[in-house]
Amino acid sequence: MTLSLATAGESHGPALVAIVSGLPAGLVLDRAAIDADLQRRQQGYGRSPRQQIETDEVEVLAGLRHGRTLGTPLALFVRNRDHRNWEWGMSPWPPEGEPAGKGTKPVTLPRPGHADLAGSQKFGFADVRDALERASARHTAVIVAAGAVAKALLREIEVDVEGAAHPEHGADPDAVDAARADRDTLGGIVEVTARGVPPGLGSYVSRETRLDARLAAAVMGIQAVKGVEIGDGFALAGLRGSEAHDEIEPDRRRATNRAGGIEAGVSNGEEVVVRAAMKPLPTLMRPLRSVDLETGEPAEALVERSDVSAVEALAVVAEAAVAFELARAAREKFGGDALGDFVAAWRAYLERIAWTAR
Ligand code: EPS
Repeated sequence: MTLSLATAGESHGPALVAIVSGLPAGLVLDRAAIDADLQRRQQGYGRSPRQQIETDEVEVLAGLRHGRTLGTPLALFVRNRDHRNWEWGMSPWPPEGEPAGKGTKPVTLPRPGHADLAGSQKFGFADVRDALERASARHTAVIVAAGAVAKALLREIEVDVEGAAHPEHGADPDAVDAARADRDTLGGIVEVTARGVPPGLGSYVSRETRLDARLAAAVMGIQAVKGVEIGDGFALAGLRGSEAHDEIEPDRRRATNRAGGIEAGVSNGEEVVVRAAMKPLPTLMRPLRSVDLETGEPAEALVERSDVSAVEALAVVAEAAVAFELARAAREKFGGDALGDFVAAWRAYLERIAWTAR
């Protein structure tokens, strides 16, 4: 038994969709809790005026009855309210009537750092919008919705996941104001901590089974992330072995947690700690050098509404991505078609290893 996630949706299209398969039946979902995470993702200092247009709310199209999962694929849906301004420009079918609203003119000025150029080359698009729409981090709204569902499942086995911007590298309001004044953008670092993860999730050797490899891929899979570390990560490279490893106490807990809760690809019962580095966002109000794809002449890159910083949003998205991956590893280990079977398998396992969740 495993969990899977498939998504669809363009930034200014009608909606974003996620299908989560592999949930047990009988899990109670709280609409307000999912919407609260969607709202957290929209906050944070430095977001674009787009966030005043959107009020993200989840709709459920399948897999749920009276607030309980049916053990069938769960279809989540988040509307793009901004689509009303792009009805002609982002119409899924050939648009009717005269061009009106946004997105009516082809974009030919790729932004360095966005999907614009590579995406247009890859798919053979003349209008860069055909590439940038799907690549947009708007997509992360449904990752957060799916993550909220994963967190509900994890709570049943007493696992709690929380993401936060790094206190020193999280794009504070003064830095955002200064960057905005300079018509520039900022990146930053976020940290996700998962408490209560039992020992034994994941496995050794292969990148499909190692928990560290899977978490790294899940977090690296989020827009604008350029680096991921587990525990003390890169800093461990500069230490001696005697300083780097976490000594084992008689109760099998660790004296320290430099490994970030994972050894040899397997969780060890300590907090799982994942950090991600976000690059500065690529849409600059003072554009970088580019080329006009229509004329081949040097040109300045596309300038359009964008965020100055989305680091606080990334903290919420990374939390969702880590939660989903941990839930997936837990589904593999504990299985069960009904929620009760899943929880019973978890309890029996904790008993076998004589482990109490802290
Ligand atoms: C994004 C560009 C901006 C961001 C967007 C991500 O979109 P817009 O051009 O519509 O202002 O606001 O993020 C979101 C819409 C969101 O909900 O997070 C990009 O190019 O990646």
